[in-house]
Amino acid sequence: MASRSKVPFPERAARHSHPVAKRLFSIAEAKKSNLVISADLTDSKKLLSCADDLGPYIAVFKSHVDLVSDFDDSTIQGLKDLAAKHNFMIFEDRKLVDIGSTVQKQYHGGVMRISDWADIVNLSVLGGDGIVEALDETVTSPDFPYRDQRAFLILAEMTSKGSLAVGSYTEKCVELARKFPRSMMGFVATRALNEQKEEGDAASGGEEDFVVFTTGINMASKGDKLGQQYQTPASAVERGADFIIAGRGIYAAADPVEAAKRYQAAGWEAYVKRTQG
Ligand code: 6AU
Repeated sequence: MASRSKVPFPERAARHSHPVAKRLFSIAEAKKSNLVISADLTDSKKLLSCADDLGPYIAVFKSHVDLVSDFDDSTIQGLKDLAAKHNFMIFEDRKLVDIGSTVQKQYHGGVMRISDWADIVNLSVLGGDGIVEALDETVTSPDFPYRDQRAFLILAEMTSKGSLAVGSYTEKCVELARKFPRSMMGFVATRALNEQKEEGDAASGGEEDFVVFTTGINMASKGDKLGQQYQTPASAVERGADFIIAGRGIYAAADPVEAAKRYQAAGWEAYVKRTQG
């Protein structure tokens, strides 16, 4: 396969070994959107209104449900219904980071029941291989009720100033993703990390095609007062982002629907340029 960033989503969907990646690329193509809204909202009503209003323009809805003060079963059901209504996937930005045994319980069960409703969840490999092994074990177990419907993104770089997720740490993330292709679909990173290996080199014995989600996207600001650093949709996609994650640039805009349409158009235009260029 040519450098993956040049390959259009339908082809990547057809060739990808992971069902969640296939679905994700297919949704993006159908909606002409590689936009992920980061809905850092603090109550269920706001969260669900955001999902309903912006649903037509996004491929993925990203939540931080621990911010939602009245989070309960109706929040979950509401999100699931809206995901079906608008054809988007749900990404819980949980950043799991503990030892293997603990993250298994945080992911599958617990107060948030993340595995019941989030198609995609991210994690940090600060603790080494154990977290990845543990989550892989959970989602590939014959008893897991959502087999082939769940995937993870490894947080390989961070957008905040002074981030320590660089160099050998980031390389370790790539190594672990290669080792667990049945559960690790890709990365949250500021650029493509998977251009080193091509056809036939992946641990799975097949092609390697990690999906790259890039956050820190804002068309009007360079950053915030707390260390967040932004780039535009075009620059992120040029650097290898497949999906762009934007939060305040959209939901805090005067007209969030208009902003979502603009970010969707900018992200998609950059993707088309990259794959056709
Ligand atoms: O667009 P913003 O700045 O309003 O929101 C950015 C969102 C927040 C962060 O928790 C998240 O993206 N994020 C992440 C993720 C997605 O894992 C990683 C990172 O390095 N930087 C970052 O901002 O919900």
